[in-house]
Amino acid sequence: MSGTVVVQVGQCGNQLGNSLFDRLFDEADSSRNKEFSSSSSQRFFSTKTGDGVYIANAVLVDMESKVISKVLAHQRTRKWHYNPRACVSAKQGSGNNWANGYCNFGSSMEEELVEAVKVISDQIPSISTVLILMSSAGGTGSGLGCKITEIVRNVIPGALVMNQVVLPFAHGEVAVQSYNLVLTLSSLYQNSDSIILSHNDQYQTLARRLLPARSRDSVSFFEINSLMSAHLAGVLLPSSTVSRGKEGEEGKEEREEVSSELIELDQVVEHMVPHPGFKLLTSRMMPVVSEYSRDFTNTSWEMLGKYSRQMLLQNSILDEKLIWSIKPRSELQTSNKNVSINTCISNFVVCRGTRLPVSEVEDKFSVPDIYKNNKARAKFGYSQSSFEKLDKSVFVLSNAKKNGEFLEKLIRQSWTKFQAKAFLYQYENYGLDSVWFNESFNILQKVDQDYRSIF
Ligand SMILES: Nc1nc2c(ncn2[C@@H]2O[C@H](COP(=O)(O)OP(=O)(O)OP(=O)(O)O)[C@@H](O)[C@H]2O)c(=O)[nH]1
Ligand SMILES: [Mg+2]
Repeated sequence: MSGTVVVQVGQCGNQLGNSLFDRLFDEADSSRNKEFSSSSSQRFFSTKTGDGVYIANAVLVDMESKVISKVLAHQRTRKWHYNPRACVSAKQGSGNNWANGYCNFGSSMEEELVEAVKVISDQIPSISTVLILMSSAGGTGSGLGCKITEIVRNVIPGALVMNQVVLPFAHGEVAVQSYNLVLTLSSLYQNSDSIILSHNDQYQTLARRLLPARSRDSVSFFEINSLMSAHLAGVLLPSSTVSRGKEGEEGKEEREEVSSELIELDQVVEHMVPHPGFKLLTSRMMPVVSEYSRDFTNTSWEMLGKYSRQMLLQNSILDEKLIWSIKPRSELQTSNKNVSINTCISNFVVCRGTRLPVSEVEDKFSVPDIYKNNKARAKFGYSQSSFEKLDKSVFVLSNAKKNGEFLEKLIRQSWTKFQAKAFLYQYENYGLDSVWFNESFNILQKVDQDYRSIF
């Protein structure tokens, strides 16, 4: 079993990471399945301290110390802790400026960052993956997050790198957020192995649906992070392959052998990104229910498979307003076979709960005509340990055409600003010139074209 190092960068990265570790720990701690508990804690936590507290495999980075201090203060009540020697902060944030994070702090803080990563990585005998959590609109998460992606490549050379990138609300909190996003994605496209995108707008809508009517206007980051971390944890927590075969000596009765093998996270990354031109991933989960209705949720694997695939084909993370006439071509009954679906490159589908394996879910994601070139590319993981006390749940990590859909608008908006030279001086102050911008636009334009070229 290999471990994963998580790097939480900036306000968003640290708040989301805190929510993620709470969830990973709770799932491991509350499971009745000993094997699951032990492989979960081995993946994300290091040895217990004398008083039974687990230490998260986490590096915390933020150029203003406020959020990290809050996170550390909060942990006193918990059964898991962060390692304070793996925290890096400075006096002032990056002021929503990617160049300040990447060029300025990326250079002045480099030694401290390398040391903090080593504090964690030196304790883990074998590291399969590094997960970097960051927003793309602020300056620290986006700029320094990109720099850290390069640093971990050197410090932990054998590990595959996943970046979880939170995309800003479309109504625009930060005037230069489109620049920061262009610079972030183009940099990660060169240095990361996979980029998991989480749109704040989509998760806000999902969170709103789960809240009681009186609280719907006040969705907080706490609720959004709780949903994002659930979507992520369902994919990251241990799951195994299950294969069945007939075994039996000649002359004796044959019996069915079920063999299973733990799936390491680097295998997931390799499966999800078969080509370096396609690195954009999204995650979905079914069912998504509030904690109040969890005890009353009764679903079948058939329903979970059907809904989660439909959400994917329509590019939604919500299980409502689904249009069932959007189907794989082979399942269409009409002569008009031109229904446009969200064609997939690869999926990793994880089923958590009782009675496994579940062909009802496998059948849905093994249909060749939902995949590029009609070659099914689904990997299935199973765990008998239920998630969030749900009897059954399905998680789908997807690399699909519409993951790149937001790029066209992003490139158009930021290009218009760039041509008008709006705010460019802020970036030039840190040595990021128009050549750098032009290269970043070129990289993203290529990604946009590649995703559009999928039929
Ligand atoms: N989902 C989620 N998004 C967040 C959270 N905190 C901030 N954001 C989003 O992150 C973006 C702002 O980036 P921050 O992470 O606050 O910035 P930072 O990395 O600390 O960078 P500086 O403050 O510029 O040093 C905006 O798009 C916010 O909507 C959070 O806890 N959860
Ligand atoms: Mg900040």
